[in-house]
Amino acid sequence: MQSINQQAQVVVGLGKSGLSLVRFLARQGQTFTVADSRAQPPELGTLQRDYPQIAVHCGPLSADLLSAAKVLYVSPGLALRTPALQAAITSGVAISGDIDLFAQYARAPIIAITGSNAKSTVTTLVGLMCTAAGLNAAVGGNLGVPALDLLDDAVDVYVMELSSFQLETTSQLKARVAVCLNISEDHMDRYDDVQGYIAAKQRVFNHAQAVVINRDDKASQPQQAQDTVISFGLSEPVAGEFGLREQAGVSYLAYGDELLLPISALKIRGSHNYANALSALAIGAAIDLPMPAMLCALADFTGLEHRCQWLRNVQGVDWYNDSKATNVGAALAAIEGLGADNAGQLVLIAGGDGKGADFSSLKGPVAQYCRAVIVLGRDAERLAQALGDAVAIERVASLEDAVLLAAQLAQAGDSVLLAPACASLDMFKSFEQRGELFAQAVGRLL
Ligand code: UMA
Ligand code: ADP
Repeated sequence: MQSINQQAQVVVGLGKSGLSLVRFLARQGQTFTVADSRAQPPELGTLQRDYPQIAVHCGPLSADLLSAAKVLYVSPGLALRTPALQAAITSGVAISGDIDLFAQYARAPIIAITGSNAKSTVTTLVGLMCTAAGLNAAVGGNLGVPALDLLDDAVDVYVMELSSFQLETTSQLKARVAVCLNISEDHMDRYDDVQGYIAAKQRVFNHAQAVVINRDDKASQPQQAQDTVISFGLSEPVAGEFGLREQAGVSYLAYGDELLLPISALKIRGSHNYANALSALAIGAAIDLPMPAMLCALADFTGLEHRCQWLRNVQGVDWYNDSKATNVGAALAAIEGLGADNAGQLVLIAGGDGKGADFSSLKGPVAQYCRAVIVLGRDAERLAQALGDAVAIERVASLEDAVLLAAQLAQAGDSVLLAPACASLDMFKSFEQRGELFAQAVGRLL
């Protein structure tokens, strides 16, 4: 039997976040227990090897164990409505998470970046801008290295990508700069409605010293008035705002009246990426990064893998990997961005685990820009139904078949776009694996 004292703190979940919590709490010399609802959580082997003395409970979560605790550090993959967590919350147990602890122990300013899409792109870009300005920037969170593993007194600034799941368990964040880049429906299998999802995202603004807002996206903006606000958007900026400005037929990234960089100098394309560039500039400006360093980093940035990534041209057809388009908003940005730039039409490959999303907003842009849509995965039929008669729909059983069929359907001047609007987990280990297999299949085309 464990004593109540040993159970006072429980790390719930033993994936990457759980393991980072274990390392952190163990370094602090604290006593705690670990629980995970899976029989074989991913980091069980590491825990047993490195911390054999720490008690771990695998399998269905015990409401009794969790309710006897003082505080639970809950991993982002676990919904707070999980019955054993609900029982603990009802018994008055405090809920926290890795970001909460990170925020309490970080000595350098935190830039907190959330939103439905573009988080990884903007987080990476802001990190590069900080580095170009000579700062020792630690970049991670939902992207890459878990937050607690980044803690280091030598860091000048933390650039953190935060998910709605992480923000749900966070109440101690006091970001130097907070931003919610945009909102479109996502993770509807986890929230009762879109309002619940937005409320989780809004927690990024709690106690922030400065906020950056997207003036084109009301739902992403803080609901409470904030002291220091810098806005970005695709419209012409007034003084103190970032936006796009035309001069002599050339479109520029601009700050108020000041022309900063022609958009043709960017290596990332599409209007969604211009918004991303502007948001990164606004975030950098909020911590007084020098403009020349920011613009250098911006002009050098080639974008991240699996995000509207150009792969190759085969017989006059361009192939794009946007495997990270795991929700409808991201797929829409790719279809509209590439569709508007493309002389020919798009052949879209989509489908997977739709996470309960409503696909109907894809119908108009698909009708406008696509020659055909090839659907696959768990929600293929639901997606096909939502697209209706907008365009020719083809059904395939594998990504390999989708690539072969797309090669037959596309004509010279067209582009083939993998933008699934769905998570990958019904058929693949991750969006990265889906994107890599797609790129390999495209690489084999003659
Ligand atoms: N799980 C259980 N039982 C448990 C605990 C978890 O079944 O007791 C399942 C969850 O339902 C989930 C999976 O395990 O499907 C992973 O959950 P986790 O909380 O253990 O995940 P970690 O390995 O800690 O990874 C998390 C983030 N994952 C999620 O939020 C699902 C990672 O983001 C993040 O990089 C990592 O922490 C470090 O901070 C990934 C992600 O997909 C990239 N994030 C979502 C997204 O970007 O859309 C939010
Ligand atoms: P996140 O970390 O929020 O998932 P990423 O930078 O990884 O963001 O991009 C995720 C997906 O969103 C990719 O498919 C990408 O092409 C698309 N995307 C990038 N920027 C935007 C934007 N501003 N609006 C909508 N979609 C975007």
